[in-house]
Amino acid sequence: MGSVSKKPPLRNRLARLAAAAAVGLAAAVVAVGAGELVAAFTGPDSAPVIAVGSAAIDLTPTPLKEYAVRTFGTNDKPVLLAGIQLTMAGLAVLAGLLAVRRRGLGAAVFVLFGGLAVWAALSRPVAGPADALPALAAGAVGAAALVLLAALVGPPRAVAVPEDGPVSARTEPPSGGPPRRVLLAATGGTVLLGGLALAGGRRLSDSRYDVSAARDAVRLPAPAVPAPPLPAGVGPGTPGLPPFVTPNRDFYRVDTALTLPRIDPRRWTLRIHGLVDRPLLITYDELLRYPLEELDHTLSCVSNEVGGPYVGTTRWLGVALPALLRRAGVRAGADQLVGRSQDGMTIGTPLESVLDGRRALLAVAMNGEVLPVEHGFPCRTVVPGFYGYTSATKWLVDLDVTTFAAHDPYWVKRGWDRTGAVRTASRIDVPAPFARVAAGDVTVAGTAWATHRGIAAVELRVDGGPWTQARLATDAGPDLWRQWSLTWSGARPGTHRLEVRATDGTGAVQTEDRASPFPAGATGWHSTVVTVT
Ligand SMILES: Nc1nc2c(c(=O)[nH]1)N[C@H]1C(S)=C(S)[C@@H](COP(=O)(O)O)O[C@H]1N2
Ligand SMILES: [Mo]
Repeated sequence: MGSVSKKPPLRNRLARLAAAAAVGLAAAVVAVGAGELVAAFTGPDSAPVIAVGSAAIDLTPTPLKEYAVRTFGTNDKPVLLAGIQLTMAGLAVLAGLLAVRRRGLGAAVFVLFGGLAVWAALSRPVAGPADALPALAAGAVGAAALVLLAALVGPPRAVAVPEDGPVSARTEPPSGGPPRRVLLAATGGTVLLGGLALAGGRRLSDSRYDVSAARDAVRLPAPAVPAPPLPAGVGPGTPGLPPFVTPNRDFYRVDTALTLPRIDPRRWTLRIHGLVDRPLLITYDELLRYPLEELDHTLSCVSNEVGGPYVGTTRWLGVALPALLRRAGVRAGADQLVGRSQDGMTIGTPLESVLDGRRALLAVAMNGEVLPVEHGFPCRTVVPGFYGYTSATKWLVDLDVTTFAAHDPYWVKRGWDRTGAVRTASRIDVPAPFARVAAGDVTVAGTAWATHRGIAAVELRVDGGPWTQARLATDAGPDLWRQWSLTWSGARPGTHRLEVRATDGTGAVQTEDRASPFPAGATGWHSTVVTVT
């Protein structure tokens, strides 16, 4: 009699599954490598993983984004990228498993993901047609590599087992299909090639888009309007209290940029246009020839939770924005100033506020240093009194004098308050939350800000008792935060709750009502729990 066809033994099937998964992953590596290599010429934002990530950032519903910022803080971007890479790895394994059965089906996964990446790259606000190329290359190279490698895995092996034959007949794999070492070599070679393309593409991109030399070459003119020296005693100097002026390297960073815009100042221009009589186009050299002014100012983020860290104080240097707008001739009817960044972010500020006499700047430096790339080099806006999302466009390239009716900027489209005035906030920095302190006299200190209104008073209470006035450090002006301290005398052993509230320069006491950052900034009193021993 003949023989019955049996499924291959488990080891063989597992080996096939593993080979299929490895083939899928290898194809993904070479696809990503191809994408990076092409992106070295079309720009880092067009690299498929970055493009998909950027699109994901823009599409993420606000509550989810808030959750991500709360949970991962400034690590939200690495977490997002890791998530995308994991998803891609999963899809690659799936593609490999499909491809060993039906090549076309496996290749389709790459074509689909490539198509998604093309769409993502083209959906970027400043994308041109060339931005589709890295994803096209990635999809095509990935699909081709998958088809070629999957062929080496060969068809499923049906092992012929003679009906009453000896068991040993099963252990001999049937011939047909290339030997295993060919598959191994091809898969390993593909991964190596992909890795080389990836590393080479990144290096090429880094050198092509490096602006550090151009940035180092910038010579800042001396300010025509220097800031007065900070008064003595702006910080009580309590150990554990942040410095009054935040060093640049410690300044918080919040933006949607997965790759930092790297702008060569020699090619940078700022366009001021819209409802103006005389549109302006300003080069970087021209900008530096305007009288430069220094401004000490506290910038904060609307996403900062009560007691949170997204706030910092710096000495900005820049060109007076109101004077420049007047030079352009603002027309009647305009009520919004929209800044647009090189990466397509739009940020809208009430025009009336920009022109009401406050010290708004086109900033080129912070703390005596040319703007760091992550803080907006070569130029950003600063408008005291507003959260960053309505006032502080980094990598600024365009200022549109327009109306609120005509234009919803990026965050307003996503439901955030269109004004974005900074709410009164106060924070207990010392003792740190859950600190253990010795009984007796305990120093409590912190920071409070109500940018452009200033801080008139800070009060503290322990375990819901009466409010006590804190000692305010010297006032450096309404655009700056104010530090405070007080001695909590007779602290008894046990667990205690400290609460703080501030009064702004208009006399309004900070509200106790808890609000989340969305849509107009967090409110509520900061409290910490300390253990007295
Ligand atoms: N181009 C651009 N500018 C931007 C943003 C951004 O995402 N892109 N984020 C804004 C927000 S929400 C804040 S709080 C400030 C933060 O500035 P910093 O990162 O220099 O602290 O930048 C603002 N300017
Ligand atoms: Mo922000």
